[in-house]
Amino acid sequence: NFAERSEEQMSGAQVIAQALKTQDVEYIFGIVGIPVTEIAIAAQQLGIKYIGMRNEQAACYAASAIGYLTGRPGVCLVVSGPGLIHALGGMANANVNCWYMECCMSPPVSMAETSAVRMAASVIRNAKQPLLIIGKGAAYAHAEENIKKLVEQYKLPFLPTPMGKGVVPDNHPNCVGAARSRALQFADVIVLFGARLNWILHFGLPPRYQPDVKFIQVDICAEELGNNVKPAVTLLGDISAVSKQLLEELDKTAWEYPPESKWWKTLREKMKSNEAASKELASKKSLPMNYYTVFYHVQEQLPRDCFVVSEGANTMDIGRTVLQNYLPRHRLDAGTFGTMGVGLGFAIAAAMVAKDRSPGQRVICVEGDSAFGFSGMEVETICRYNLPIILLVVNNNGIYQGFDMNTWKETSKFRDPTAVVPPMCLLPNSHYEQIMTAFGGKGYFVETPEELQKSLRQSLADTTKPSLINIMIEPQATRKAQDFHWLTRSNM
Ligand code: TPP
Repeated sequence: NFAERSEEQMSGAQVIAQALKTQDVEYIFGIVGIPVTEIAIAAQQLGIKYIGMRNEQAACYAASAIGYLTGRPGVCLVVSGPGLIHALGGMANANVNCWYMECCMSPPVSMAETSAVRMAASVIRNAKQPLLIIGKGAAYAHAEENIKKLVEQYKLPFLPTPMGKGVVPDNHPNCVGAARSRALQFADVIVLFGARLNWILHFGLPPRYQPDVKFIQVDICAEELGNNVKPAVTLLGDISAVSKQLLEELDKTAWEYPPESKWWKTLREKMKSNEAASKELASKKSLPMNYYTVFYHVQEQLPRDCFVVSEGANTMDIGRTVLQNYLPRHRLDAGTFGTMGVGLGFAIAAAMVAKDRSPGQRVICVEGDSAFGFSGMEVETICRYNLPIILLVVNNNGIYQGFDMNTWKETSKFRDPTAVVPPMCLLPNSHYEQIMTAFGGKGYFVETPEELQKSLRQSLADTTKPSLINIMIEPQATRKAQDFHWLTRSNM
């Protein structure tokens, strides 16, 4: 009868929540309003975690990172109109990063054509100066085991892209990250594992590469094959499965790349001199600190299993060269789009995953002061959910570079209505750590290496609350001298 039937009826919100549960959705990030509040409540009743954020853009960044980190879709819940518009930034960023946000089944595993695998193995065997480039596509495909075997069995040098860091650990002896430009410039055969020839890899073109370099592209996305450069071989398929096919093919002969080759010698020498130059900068005692001093001190205390989230220009670029990743899918940054504002959303997503899957694991989020500003109010979200996040704001008072207080006062002529504020300037000596203390977390303002070491030690020891360390650096600090003029400015 009608009364019985209406008791069985589910609300629209319950239907949506149940559909998400059926798709194994674990996390929803969003901001509620009249049309969607019931969906969040219905999802919570089914055991799905709802994380209320302060801006839909950050919510969408967080949801997209869940897909990459867990292999299951993250969901972003927003109101119609402005809520959806705010989320567009996150959707575009996820799309460009090749991170998918729909609820979907895991795709079937596809393999490359066997003749193409044979040809790729032959090109690799004949290479004089080979290089493997490991991208975030390899991380997404969980290809770490097979790619590590390729590196080790055949003694091949490899270079991770920013988010490909950790697929094979950064401290692996075959990692030539410290000789990146040299490796790209002189390699004669480059195998791309889920790494695209976009701006991050200088579009695969001279002068960063040899004009006749042979690219072997391994990718799951057919549209990426042949982008910008005509590859010698294309291997379309799941990156883990195709790496295994390559292993099996290379295994057919007793071949390895000679570890005493001139190429290895060149790369090792360049790594040594680059590392020495960075260390020298790091050991500088002058104050305010430079980027290298900051990152070397952070690296000393960085837990091996932590997630490293990073954004900024100099902060992210220099930090990437010093801060090591040892595990796949443990680095998240501005990515393919070079998007500022992703950091806090990514850190929140990583912290949720850490909390649920490996309690005790920390998220270290390294932010430029400008980058931090884009989603700074998410510090309240971090404190509300008491997430295991340590935020480091590398503060140079500006975008790329800033002014010290005296120059700022002189330049801006405080209260002078005709004063022009330089576009790259932010307010000098801002106390960003007070944003953290405002919500009950721990804040530190540090100006010396000793203060940095101590505050980081305390933050790592304190497992009860999140912290923010505001690290003052030389406002005009920049990257170490580069060999090529086109490397002197940040890429972004
Ligand atoms: N807006 C977005 C959404 N993304 C961008 N990449 C930019 C603007 C341009 N941009 C590139 S890096 C950057 C900006 C605004 C900030 C760099 O300053 P900061 O985060 O303080 O790092 P620093 O280079 O000073 O270490």
